[in-house]
Amino acid sequence: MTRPLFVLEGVYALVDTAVTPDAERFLDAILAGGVRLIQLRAKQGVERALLRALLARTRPAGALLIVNDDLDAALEADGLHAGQEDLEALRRRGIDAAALRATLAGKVLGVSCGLPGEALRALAEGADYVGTGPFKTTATKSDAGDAIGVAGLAAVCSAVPLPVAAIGGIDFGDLPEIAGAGARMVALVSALARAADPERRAREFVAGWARVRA
Ligand code: TZP
Ligand code: MG
Repeated sequence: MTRPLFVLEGVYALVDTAVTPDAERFLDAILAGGVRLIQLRAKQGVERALLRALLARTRPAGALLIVNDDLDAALEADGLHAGQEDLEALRRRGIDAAALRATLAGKVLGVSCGLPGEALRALAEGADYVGTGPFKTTATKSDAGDAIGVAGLAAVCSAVPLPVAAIGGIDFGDLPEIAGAGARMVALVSALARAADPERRAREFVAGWARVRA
C-alpha cells in the first residue's frame, strides 16, 4: 500500500498574521497541542523569512503548511489555498486551472467554495479539498458573506467526494454539528488564536474533533 502524500482531516488552524503578530510562538503552541494542518494567512503579503521560520517548525513535526492566496509562496511550502477571486486573478495572469494543478504537482490545492456548484467545479479542476463557509458569522474576515450554517455546509459536503473544511465563527460547541454535516476538517482562526492558552485549546479541539468523528 502506498502512503498518502498528505492527510486532509482534523483541526486545520489558520495562522493569520493580522490576528497573531507572534506567528512563530503561536505555531509552536498549536503544534504542541497536536494540530498537523496549518494555513498561513498573511493578507499584507507573505514574508519569506516568516514562511521559512514556520516551515522550519512544521516540517520536523510532520505538519502541512498551506499558504493562502500567494502561489509563489505556496510553491515554497506544502500547498495553496485559493478563493474564487484568487483563481480568477491567476487566470488573468494566464494560469488556468490545469496550469495551476500542474504547477502544484505533489502539493495541496484547496479552494474556497460557498456553494455546491463551486465545489463541483473545484473537483473537476483538481482541488484536493474544499473550504466552505462562513459556517457562522465572523468578524475575522470582513467580506466572508452571510453564514451558510449547517444546511449550507451539508449541501457542499454531499455534493463532492472531496474532504471539506468548515470555516467561519466556529467554536468548540459547534463540532458535533460540523462533523454531522460531513466535514472532514474544522478550520479555526479566533478559537485558537484568541484563546488564553492556545496549546491547551488546540489539544482540546484535537481531542474533541476525534470524539465527534469517532
Ligand atoms: N474564510 C471564511 S471565514 C474566515 C475565513 C478565512 C475567517 C474564519 O475566522 P474565525 O475567527 O475562525 O471566524
Ligand atoms: Mg484568498
